[in-house]
Amino acid sequence: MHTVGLGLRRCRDDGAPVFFMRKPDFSRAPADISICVNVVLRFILKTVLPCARHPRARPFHRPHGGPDLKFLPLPLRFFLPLLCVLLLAAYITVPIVDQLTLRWFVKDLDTRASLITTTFSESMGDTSPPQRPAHAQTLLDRIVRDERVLGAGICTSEGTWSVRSVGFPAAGFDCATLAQLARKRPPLAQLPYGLAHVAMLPLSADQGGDQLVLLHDMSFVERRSQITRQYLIILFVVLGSVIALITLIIAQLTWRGWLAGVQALLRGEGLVRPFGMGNRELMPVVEELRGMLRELEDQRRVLHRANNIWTPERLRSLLKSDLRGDEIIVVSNREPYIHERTAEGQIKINRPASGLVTAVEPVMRACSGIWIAHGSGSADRDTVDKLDQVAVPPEDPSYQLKRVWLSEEEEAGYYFGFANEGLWPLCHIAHVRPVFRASDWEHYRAVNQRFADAVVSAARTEDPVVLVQDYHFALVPRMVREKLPRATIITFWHIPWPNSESFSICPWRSEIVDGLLGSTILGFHTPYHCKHFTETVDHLLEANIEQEHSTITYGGHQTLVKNYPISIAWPEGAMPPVEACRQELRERIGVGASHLIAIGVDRFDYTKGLIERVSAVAVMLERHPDMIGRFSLVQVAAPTRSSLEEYRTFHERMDKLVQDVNARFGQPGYQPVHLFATHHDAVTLQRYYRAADACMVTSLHDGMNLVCKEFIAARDDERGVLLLSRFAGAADELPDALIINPYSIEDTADALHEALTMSEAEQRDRMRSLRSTVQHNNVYLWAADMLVDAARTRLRERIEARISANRKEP
Ligand code: ADQ
Repeated sequence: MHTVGLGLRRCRDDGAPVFFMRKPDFSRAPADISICVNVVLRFILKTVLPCARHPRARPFHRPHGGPDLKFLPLPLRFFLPLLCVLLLAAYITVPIVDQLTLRWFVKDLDTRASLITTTFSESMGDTSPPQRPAHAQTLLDRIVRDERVLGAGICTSEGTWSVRSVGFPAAGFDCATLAQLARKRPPLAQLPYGLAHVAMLPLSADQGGDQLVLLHDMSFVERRSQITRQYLIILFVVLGSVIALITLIIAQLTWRGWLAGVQALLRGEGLVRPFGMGNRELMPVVEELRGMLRELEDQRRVLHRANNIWTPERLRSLLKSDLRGDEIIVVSNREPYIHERTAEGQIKINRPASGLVTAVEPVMRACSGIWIAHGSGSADRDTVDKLDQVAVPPEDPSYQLKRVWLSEEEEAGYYFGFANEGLWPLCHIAHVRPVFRASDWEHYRAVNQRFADAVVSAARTEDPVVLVQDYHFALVPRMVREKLPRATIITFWHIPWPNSESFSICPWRSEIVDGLLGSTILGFHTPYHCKHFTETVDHLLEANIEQEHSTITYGGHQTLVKNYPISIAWPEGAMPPVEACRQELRERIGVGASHLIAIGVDRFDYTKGLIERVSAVAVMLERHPDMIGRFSLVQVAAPTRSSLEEYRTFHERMDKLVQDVNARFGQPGYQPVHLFATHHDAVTLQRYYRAADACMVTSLHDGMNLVCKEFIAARDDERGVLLLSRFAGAADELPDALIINPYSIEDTADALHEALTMSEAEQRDRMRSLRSTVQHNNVYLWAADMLVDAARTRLRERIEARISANRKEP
């Protein structure tokens, strides 16, 4: 005979159980049911669970500590618990059903026996069986013709047999025993060939008289209840299998839907509408996923910052991996290469003195793409193609420079007027009153629209990455966003952002802030500038500011406002020998080899603290007369915005001051201040940096200041001291410089003296630390930080677009 069998054949190498299962024999139920339950329980406790403890199995422990069924194949995870529950239900139900049916059959047989007794009594009439034994015998034999009646007999009042049917099955039983069995509940007796129902009923109203004994065959009851059990068990098994199958299918499909949904969310694309679930079911994980993505990106950024030094190659590979080679468009006022026609009719290429160009140009070399800028050179029109484009850098073209042409009137209003007489002094606390003219603003707006249109026409895709540079284009982000809603617009504000009260004097403050909030990312140099901008938004607009995530949501669009400290490209290749540089510069100013020199390199701008610098030199010489004849400041100042009155006046004041100081402390063959108010090429500037004993950066207010970083990068000899204004953004990053307050002329003078007399060991220690910072935080890291954030934002926007598309689906 078969027995129920379910067991473990072996544990696989990975800990998964391999089962065998034998067909259950229902004929043995209910015994088989209990066997079945036992087998299943033992199977789980002794075989499957040990498999989970297999060295290579990875059982998952839920937070509350209970073991999970993760180590089982998915179908079994549903089937096994269900099987257990169903077997338990069968184990409890089948005996109850058995009892019930038995009780009903016993009751039926009791009634039947009583009917037969009544009929027998009536057939006997007034006589008792002992009086007419032959008649009684005939009647009894007729009764047992019924196949269910096994035997019938008459017991006398003395407890002896009077008459019995032929082949009475319980010949060995005496009347007293049968009477006892008949009183039992249920009244059953085990006979050699099966179970029998025993009934013993009086033939007359006289209870002490003869009694009819009837033995009914119970095997049919047993057969029927066996059939009932079989059907019940089949029903349970079928029901269980159907439930398990349906659950499994739904679980599989739901799981696949979730998986596809979550995977698509993580990829930010191809979000499949998960099977049978509305968006509400996905919503709880969306926030979690967003959080996870943020965390991942933060970790990634930490890795980006921690790992090695950023190089153009690394930036290129980041563009490929994170932005999938997306299109990059830069917009700035100043072009990186200016074609000028010389007096001899030749075309020469100039590199402008601009911190923006210094920083962004190496990034563009690495990224390729298009740079849109104002074509300001006299030969610019002669060098572009019909799309107004020219490939640059001239020596090794790697990106396109697209020029936008401006009329003199436009340039006067937009650039000199609103940008440089309005926004520049507004954003720098340099005590020069900003000038706001409505006509300048109109030009500013119109020129911004021209550049925004140039971006839109240059874009080959619907979602380019647009890098908008500086305060000349505050309105461009919004204007581009209107035409290219899916563009990723990174705006970088290269100058400081004033506090909200100062900014509020601008008549078009709201328009400017609104324009900037068209950006996807708005970058400043320092957290301080970010804070000022956020406060300005708070005062001016109804926007939702999320300090925790540094985001501002305005008009349904979110802008990330973050600080990205700008830097320079770390120089590659060998530099000219320091001795040669020192000699060259000293020969230029006509002094000896031991002469001490401080260098200053700036655009000729009133924010750079040039007056304060020269005044500090005078005070230093006054306080340390031994330095007279031994020390000079070499100030290289590139003329800038010379058409503006404020700049012309400043130039004159500076010239006058330099003359005064030189007159006061100068000697034959010695000038304490040398002012070279001309543009110098980058190679010459590097030689000057290497030749100097100190570098003076005395900005009254500055976004970052790249000159100090250039000086540090040029000093691979680990000599030279940097004096750095605390009002330059770089002061946060470079605490090993001598940090000064340029408004305190005396303190600056003392710091200059300290720099000139600093020991070589201290110079080396400070310079080593400064170099490591600038080498690490180079301009490629600056760009990488923004592009990683842009990639993350693009990813999030894709996810949100998919979710809202999903939400709109019926
Ligand atoms: P700038 O105000 O232009 O930049 P800065 O960062 O110091 O100031 O950069 C000046 C650049 O011009 C340097 O690369 C320097 O070498 C070059 N330069 C200066 N004088 C020169 C000369 N005579 N000849 C040739 N080149 C000369 C603005 C903000 C800064 C911010 C940068 C970058 O005002 O705070 O650091 O953008 O974001």
